Amino acid sequence: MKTAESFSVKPHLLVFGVVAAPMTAAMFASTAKAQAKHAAMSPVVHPGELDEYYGFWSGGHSGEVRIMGVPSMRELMRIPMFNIDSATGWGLTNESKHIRGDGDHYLAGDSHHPHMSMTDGSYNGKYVFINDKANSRVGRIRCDIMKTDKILTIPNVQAVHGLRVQKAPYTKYVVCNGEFEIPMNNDGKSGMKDVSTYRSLYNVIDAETMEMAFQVMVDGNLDNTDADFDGKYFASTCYNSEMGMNLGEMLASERDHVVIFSLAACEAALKAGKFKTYNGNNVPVLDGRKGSDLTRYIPVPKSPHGLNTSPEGKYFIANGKLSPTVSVISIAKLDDLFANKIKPRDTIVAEPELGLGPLHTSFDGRGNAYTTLFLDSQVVKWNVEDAIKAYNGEKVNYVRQKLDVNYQPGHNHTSQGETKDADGKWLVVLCKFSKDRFLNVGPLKPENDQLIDITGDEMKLVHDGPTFAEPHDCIMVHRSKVKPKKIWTRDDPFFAPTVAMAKKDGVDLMSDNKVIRDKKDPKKVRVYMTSVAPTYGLESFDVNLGDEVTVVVTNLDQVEDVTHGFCMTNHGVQMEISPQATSSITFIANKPGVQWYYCNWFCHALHMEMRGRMFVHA
Ligand code: K7E
Ligand code: CUA
Repeated sequence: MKTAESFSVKPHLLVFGVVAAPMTAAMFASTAKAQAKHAAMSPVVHPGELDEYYGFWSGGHSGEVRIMGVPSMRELMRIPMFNIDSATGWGLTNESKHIRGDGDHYLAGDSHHPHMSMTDGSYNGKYVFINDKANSRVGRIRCDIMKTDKILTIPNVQAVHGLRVQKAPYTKYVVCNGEFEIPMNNDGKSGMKDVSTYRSLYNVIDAETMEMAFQVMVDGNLDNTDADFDGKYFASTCYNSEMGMNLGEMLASERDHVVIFSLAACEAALKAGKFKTYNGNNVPVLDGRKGSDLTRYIPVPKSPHGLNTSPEGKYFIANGKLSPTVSVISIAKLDDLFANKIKPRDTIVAEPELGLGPLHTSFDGRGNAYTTLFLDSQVVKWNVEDAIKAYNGEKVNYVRQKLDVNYQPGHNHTSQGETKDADGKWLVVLCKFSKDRFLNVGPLKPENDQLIDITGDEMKLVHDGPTFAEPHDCIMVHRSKVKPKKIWTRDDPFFAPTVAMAKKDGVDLMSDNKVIRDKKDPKKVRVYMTSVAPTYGLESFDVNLGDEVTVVVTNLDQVEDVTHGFCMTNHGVQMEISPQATSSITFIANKPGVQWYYCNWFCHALHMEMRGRMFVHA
C-alpha cells in the first residue's frame, strides 16, 4: 500500500523544477497565454460578496454538521446535533434535550452523510438528514432555521452508516444502512460462537414524521446507499458477505454484492403483513435475504464502498475499494432483473479500471465521473459512456485525467452532483490526511478539503481548506434553493413545549418577568424573563439552596443578528437566544449566596453590563 509519504514529495519536485529552469521571455509569454486559456475559476469571494453555494459538511466524529460557503470554503455556521455545544447550549437547553430524546444521555456522535430532501430529483431546501454511526441514529436539520429538529434512534441495528434520501417524486423516505451485523434478537442468549442469527438491516424512515417506516433484513452487511431518480429502487453496497467476524474472514471470498431494493415490493409486503418484529419493539422487519422478491443481489468485486447514482438517472456506480475498478449498474435493466428475465451480472454495463482504492464517485452532468482513489491519492476523471464502450470491446480511452490530491481522499462531491441539477462547476475532495499542506499543529492534523474547478477539460485545484475531525461527506446546494428565516417566528415548534409550559404557568412570555414556584413540587422554580439589548427583564431573583431552577428567556429584540445569551456563572449553564426566540435551561441552585448571570453573546455596546443576580438562600 502506498502511503501519503510517497506522494507528499510531488509538489516539492514541481516547485524545484520551476525554480531550477530559468524562464525565457518567450516561455513567460507562452505560459501566460496557456494560463489565460485555462484560467481556473477563482474561489475568492470578496469582502461583502456572498458565496454561490451552501455547503453542508458532516462534522464526522465531532458529531455536528457545518455550513460552508462555496467556493470561498469559509465556515459559516455549525449546527450541533449528536454532540454537546457550549456556545448555543445544544444538549444543555430543555428545547434541545427534548429533540435529542432517548439519546440525550449520549454526549458524542459520529456523523457521516448529510443529504438534503428533494422534489423531482432537485434539492427542495427543506431538510438535511445525517446519520450517527456511533449511536445508530439519524438526525434532521430544518433548513428554515438551520437547527436540528428531530433525532431518531434506529432499533435492531448497530452503526448506521450510508444514508440517502428518496429523490423522486419527493423525499417520502430517508434510507440508511445498518452496518454491523448482530444477532436477531440481540438479547444476550446467543451470539458469540453461533453467528447464524447475525443480520444487518436496511432502514426506511418516514422523512416527515422521522419515525421508522420499516426495515429490510439482508444477507451480508451494508455500507453505502443511494436512490434512483424514478422513486423505484434503492441500492446498497455490501462488504463482508461472508459474515466474517474478523479481517481474514471478511476478505475470504472474491466477490461481495450490491443489494437492490424494490420500494414497491417492500411496500406491498408491508401492506400484506409479511414481516416480523424483533427485540421487543414493533418496527416491521421484512425479509429481503437472497431469494426474496424484495431484493436482488448483484455480485461485484469484494468490499465495495461508495454507491453513487449518476445525475441523469441511468446508473448506480459501486466503488471497488479493494478492486481498482468501479461497477456500473444499468438502472434501466433492473425491471428485467426483478422479473427474472436476466441474471444479476447482466445489469453490469461497465467495470472500468481506474486506479488504486476507488471509494466514491461524483458527476458533472456532462457525462463525466470523478472517482477518488484513496491509495493513489488521486481523483480520476473518466467518461461513463466511453467506459461502457470499452466494456463492450471497443478501443476507447475512458480516463480523461488523474489529478494528485493531498492526501488519501475519501468522499468527493460536485456542486449539486447528486441531483438532476448537477452543474459541473466545483468538485470538493475530502482528503483524510493533510500533513505538509498546513502549518504543523502537532501530531493531530486537520483534514484537507480541496476545491477543484471542473468547468474545463482539465480539473484545476484552486484551494486547500483545513477542517476539523472529520468531514466524511458533504453536499453543495445552490443558494437559490435555501431560504432560511432571518429571525424566529413566535409560533415555531422548536420551542413550543416551553411556550406550553409558560401558558400553564399563566405567563405571557412577551411581557412577563416572573418567578413561579411549582405548587405540587415546591423545590421546582421557574424564572421567566425577557431580554432586550442590553438588559434582562429581571435584574435579580431569589431561590432556595437545592432548588431545581428553570430559567426561561424570551428575546424580544426584532433586529436581525441581535442574539443574547444566558450564562449562570459557576453552574455550567449557558445558551443562546436569537431574536424572537425562547430558550430555557434547568439546573440545581447548589451554591448559597450571590450568583451573577450574564449575557454571553456580544449584543450591544453595553453587553458587559447585561447581567443580573440570583440570590440563593442558605
Ligand atoms: Cu461515506 Cu467515510 Cu462513512 Cu467513505 S464513508 S470515506
Ligand atoms: Cu445581550 Cu450580550
